[in-house]
Amino acid sequence: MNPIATAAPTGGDGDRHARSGPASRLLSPLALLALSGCGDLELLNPKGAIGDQERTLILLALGLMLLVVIPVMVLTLVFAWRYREGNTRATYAPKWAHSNAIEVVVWSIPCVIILFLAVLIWRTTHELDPYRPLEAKAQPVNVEVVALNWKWLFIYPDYGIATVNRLEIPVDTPIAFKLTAQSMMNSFFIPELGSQIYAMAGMQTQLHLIANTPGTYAGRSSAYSGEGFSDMHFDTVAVDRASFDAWVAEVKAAPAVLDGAAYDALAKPSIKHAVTLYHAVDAGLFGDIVHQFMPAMAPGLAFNDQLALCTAPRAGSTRSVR
Ligand SMILES: [Cu+2]
Repeated sequence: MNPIATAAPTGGDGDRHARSGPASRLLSPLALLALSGCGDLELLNPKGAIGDQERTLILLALGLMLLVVIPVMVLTLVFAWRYREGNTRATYAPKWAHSNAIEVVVWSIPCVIILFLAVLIWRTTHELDPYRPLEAKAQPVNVEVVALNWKWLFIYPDYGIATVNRLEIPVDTPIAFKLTAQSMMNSFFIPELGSQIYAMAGMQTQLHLIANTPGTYAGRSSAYSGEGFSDMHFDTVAVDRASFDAWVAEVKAAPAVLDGAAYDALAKPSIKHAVTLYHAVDAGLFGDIVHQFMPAMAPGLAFNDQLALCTAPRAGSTRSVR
């Protein structure tokens, strides 16, 4: 059968497909990726200082490693071609076993690269530590994040407000996150702003990010947590300070209050939970969520009383705790 005739019904480009060989068919997805301008590769299009530094690190580490990988791949082909059976001009050396020059090259170059990578990773691991507060002119905004099944709760302790599935932040302002989870472990990730970090029940993690460009950035959980995981998204909306203040005022006018009862209802699993605004939050709610698995740590206890409870022997335990 004529290949052009079979391909033609698919449309005007039918005969182009019919003529394209296996090589061009293989290359076309790559070409598409190149032509897309990488617009969808969020990690490579950061919108904040942390994301910027992480992109530089990714590309630098990749480039350094390719310094070894690319020559190896090219030389593999060169050697296979040069020393092929039919080539009578290449040196035939059946007794050859050792070359100091080759030993020096294959050991020294990777060693230098590994040394360079080691120093680079050591430095950036500390510089980009998620727990490290960011330096900026603006005062940081605190946000307490609770990963619920399957939605995100954001508490703004500085303003006494809370939201579900919407994170509004001012640009050029460090955001200091404290994170925990109601039950399942989740991973808090806004790719365009940088580092991800885990949110785990019964404990608190920290993350510092900054947005330097206004815009709406996708936020998600990047650790599978069950049925509603695939819809566990939120919008991160980075706006200028005036718009942020206006938004805070807007949330303050919302009718709902996040008290204990409202939180218990919210904590029940739900999928595709609508954006919800709370104009008031119980003070200490976040701490209570972190401590909910320590029954001795009743909410409202002073720290020293809690410490006394922590260090006292547990009822029913035969092990004494010093
Ligand atoms: Cu304790």
